[in-house]
Amino acid sequence: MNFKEKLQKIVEKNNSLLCVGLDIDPEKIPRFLFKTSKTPYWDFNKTIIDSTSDLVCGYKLNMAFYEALGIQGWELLEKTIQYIPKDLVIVLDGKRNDIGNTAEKYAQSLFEQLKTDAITVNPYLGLDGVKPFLKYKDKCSFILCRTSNPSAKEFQDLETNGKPLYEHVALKIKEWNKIGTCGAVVGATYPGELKKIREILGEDIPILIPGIGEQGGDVEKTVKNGINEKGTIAIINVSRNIIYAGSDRNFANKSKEYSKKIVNQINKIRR
Ligand code: OMP
Repeated sequence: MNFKEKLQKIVEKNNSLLCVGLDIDPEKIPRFLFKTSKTPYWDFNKTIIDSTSDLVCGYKLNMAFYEALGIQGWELLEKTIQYIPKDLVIVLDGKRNDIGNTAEKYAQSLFEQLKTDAITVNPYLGLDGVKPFLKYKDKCSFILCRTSNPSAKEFQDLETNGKPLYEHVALKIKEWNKIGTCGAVVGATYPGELKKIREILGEDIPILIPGIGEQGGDVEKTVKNGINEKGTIAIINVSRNIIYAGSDRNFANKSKEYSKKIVNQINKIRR
């Protein structure tokens, strides 16, 4: 089963485009876990997964949060990936890229060692820095197209040949999608750009959309502009607002309730 088939299947089964971002942060996880557990980070991830896995299409793990914990972070990353139910999609967000032979090693690390379904990739080096990721035929590489941050416009909106750079990137993503392994990353904080990019990409290329919640992205506009005709192949990521919804012993319930709320908001517009 390739990535898109896996995504469609779980979107149908859980009736959800929501992806929860497991961006584990020692400053933000409930304090009591440090007193009651020898493995607070693992307990946190496991509890969040147990309470949300029937409400989501997948999980995104931003590697920065794990790498910042040193060797225990890498072990936590592996253990969390192994624990996530197999029918859900996993996105490893490392925004990797480099010259070809180095990118080859990144691809091996992410797809073969860590066995993720999907990754995020930076297109700044052009095709030879992206190609090593795209050859994994059952996987998906979400290529940064128009990011959610305030400074995104500094480079991504620069006009060249009559179009902003992000439109050129969207056109390249379409061209590079030869064996169906490309996706795009577009921030929910820029709904106009999201609409334009969905038009360029067409019906078949998945878009990973972060920026709802803490960054202020609008759910309604995100869904309207980001989904395809069938109301699928968009993955809407929320990290902080879901996983840190609560800070007491009841934190998992708060995450569950918040996830349900977002899924309902998304589904009202999808229908
Ligand atoms: P919250 O703002 O806490 O929901 O987290 C957003 C997550 O999406 C973080 O892991 C970011 O690194 C990631 N992200 C963005 O916020 N903006 C982007 O343009 C791209 C990403 C990403 O590639 O996932």
